[in-house]
Amino acid sequence: MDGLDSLKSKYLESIASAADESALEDLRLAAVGKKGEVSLKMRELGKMTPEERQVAGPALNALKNEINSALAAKKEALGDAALDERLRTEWIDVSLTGRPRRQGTIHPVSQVTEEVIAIFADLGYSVAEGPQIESDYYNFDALNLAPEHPARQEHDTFYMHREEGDNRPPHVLRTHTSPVQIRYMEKHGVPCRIIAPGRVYRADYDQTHTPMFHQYEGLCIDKDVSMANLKWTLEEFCRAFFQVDGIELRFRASHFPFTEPSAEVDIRCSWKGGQLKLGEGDDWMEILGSGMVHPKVLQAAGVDPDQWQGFAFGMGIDRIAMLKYGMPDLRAFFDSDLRWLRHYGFSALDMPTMHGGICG
Ligand code: 2U9
Repeated sequence: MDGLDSLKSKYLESIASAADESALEDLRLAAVGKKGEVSLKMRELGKMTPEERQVAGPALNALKNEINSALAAKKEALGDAALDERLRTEWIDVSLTGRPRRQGTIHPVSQVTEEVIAIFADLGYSVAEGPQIESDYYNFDALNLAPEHPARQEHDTFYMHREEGDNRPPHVLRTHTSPVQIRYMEKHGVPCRIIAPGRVYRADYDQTHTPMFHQYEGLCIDKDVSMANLKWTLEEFCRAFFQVDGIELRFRASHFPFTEPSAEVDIRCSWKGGQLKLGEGDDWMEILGSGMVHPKVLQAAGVDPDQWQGFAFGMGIDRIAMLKYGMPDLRAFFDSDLRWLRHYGFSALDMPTMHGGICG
């Protein structure tokens, strides 16, 4: 058969100089693929005389085998070269010491929550937690909020969606952590000293309000607990939290459905040069609400109000974080902006304590 020698030298040379696996595949198709030159020549065998076929057949098979072997050898060589190149470029020095990775920070809300918990732990309080989706009974009724109370309105409270005909009691995103304390008293009884920190939800959004914010409430129930104990507890907390010895609090009569009597609490401060200073000056700034737990609330929690009494208070965690650490806009707390988090975030090693607020 004519031309087999030139076909052989053409393909063996091209295979030897193929630059990569895709050039090699093109050559395979052109030579021994279905429509390749060697394959087309094999089809001609049918038209030959038996004598011609006896010579051409083995010659074509030998050529095909030689080309396939050359292809396989070159493929292996190219693979080895690619591996050598990767080993040359993609190496690591395993003897190097570890490089510190960029570290995350503790969010101010988490930091302040831990500080609050540490301060109250030293005063004998434990932490209570509960669901963020609450029945309207635990969120409102048990806390003596009348059915017509404005806080129950849809524009203040997020109600969970209910299908038509669903007669189950309405559920809400809790608007305060007070239900946690009702549940606690139901389960563990009294006396008790607890704080309930956590997320709460109200339909409000501006520079000082976000639809989700954090608060903590405190509850102290015993046989002989008075407003005087409340005042001492809050002063002690403020002194430890703000790390100012001369803290002064002012109690203003107020009204909450869940406490009677009720008081809003202001802290003495000054605004010299636009900078807030606590414990000095002639200004007062409201920081929390408080009061003696309403007898109806105790009753709802299964506690006999003729035998037990106590105080409760509530504070915005985000708000006291803003005051302590000078953060101007509440909305930035929840933007997940890494620059803000790196600026205001805390090291994981800052340990909150009663005496130092935070050490280190
Ligand atoms: C029970 C009984 C009474 C908790 C209280 C306040 C007053 C209060 C606000 C402060 C800022 C909420 O985060 S805030 O908007 N809270 O003014 N909270 S007394 O009273 C309770 C709690 C639980 C069983």
